[in-house]
Amino acid sequence: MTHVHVATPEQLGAVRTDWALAEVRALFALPFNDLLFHAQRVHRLHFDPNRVQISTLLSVKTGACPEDCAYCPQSVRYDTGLEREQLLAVEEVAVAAAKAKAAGATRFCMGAAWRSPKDRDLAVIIAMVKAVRALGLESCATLGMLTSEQAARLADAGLDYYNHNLDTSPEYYKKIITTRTYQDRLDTLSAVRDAGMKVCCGGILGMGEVAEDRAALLHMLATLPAHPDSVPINQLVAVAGTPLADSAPMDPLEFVRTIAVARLLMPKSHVRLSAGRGEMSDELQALAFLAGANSIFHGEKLLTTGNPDTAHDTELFRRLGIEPEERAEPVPHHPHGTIAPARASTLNA
Ligand code: SAM
Ligand code: DTB
Ligand code: SF4
Repeated sequence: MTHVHVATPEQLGAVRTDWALAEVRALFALPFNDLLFHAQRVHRLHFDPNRVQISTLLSVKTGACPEDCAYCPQSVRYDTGLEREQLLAVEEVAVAAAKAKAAGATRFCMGAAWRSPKDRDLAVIIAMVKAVRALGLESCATLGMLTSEQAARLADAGLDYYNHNLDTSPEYYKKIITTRTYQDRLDTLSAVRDAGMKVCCGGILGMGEVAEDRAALLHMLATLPAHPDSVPINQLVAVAGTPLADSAPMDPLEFVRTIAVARLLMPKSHVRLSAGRGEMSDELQALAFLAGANSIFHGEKLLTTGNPDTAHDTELFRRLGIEPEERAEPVPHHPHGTIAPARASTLNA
């Protein structure tokens, strides 16, 4: 039998991509207080514990998606009452991005309900990316599967991040999506990485998976050739009409536990407390930040579902003494030279 090395608390904090699944399971098995203590300790090695990165989402093409992701209100296969929308005009996106920046966002994420983008659509997306970057915001897009050529086009246009999630464990995945494989997702992630863009990759909890699936998802993420720069941990937003509409709510402490293990496995990545905050108490969100979450989606809407009121987030940050993280570096592709770090005008009011 091969000997399994399990990291001791003293060894935690190093960036490793050779985690054994047994080590991930061992972290999940820690008493809650020990786990949170280790996670907070590691968090402080690489991050200011009182700063949280702010991203804002916009659905630039909504609904009528041919894929069958069981959680998704945008799949054409489920009747969720969603109004479909064509690709937005670049100017509409620029207006929304300016508003997001004024509300404190440093990153603007554009989502499209596509299996993969068509090359002619990519030209419009590229114009959107340029408009977002011209405002001094980081750009992110999530458009479905990409070929290497498409990834290279987006990278050349200056797209900073590409979001593409593994969603769940390889085993549970087959119960959630049948129209594309886990390997398809890994291939898109390789294309994005090889093109030199930053990778945003995470998953969804609360889809009826078991603890072993959550361990396997985090193990997959933490053993990619490089850790994703950004790791969104979504809690399922159960939408009427989707196959997962009646999923039992997830144990909130198990949600926090998963954030803490993500923090320990990927010490330098931003871990985003992503979809599902609208259903979470302030206390649960505070625990998630203590566990090492250091990014949120801010804004009244995610893609098609709700998010906490911006005033509520401002008040939560004030009560916790959290300030928005400023941008780490200026945009190298910006045509007009250096850009001042984005200042949060409402969140740190
Ligand atoms: N169509 C593209 C794709 O799937 O790659 C991009 C947009 S898709 C909506 C982006 C991600 O949103 C999904 O991978 C999934 O992780 C997340 N998501 C979608 N619906 C969700 C829901 N109801 N609750 C939580 N997360 C959800
Ligand atoms: C991610 O991991 N979560 C975001 C973003 N990446 C694109 C999307 C959440 C969507 C929640 C359901 C909706 O609003 O449609
Ligand atoms: Fe389409 Fe993305 Fe929704 Fe899946 S998650 S149905 S690919 S929009």
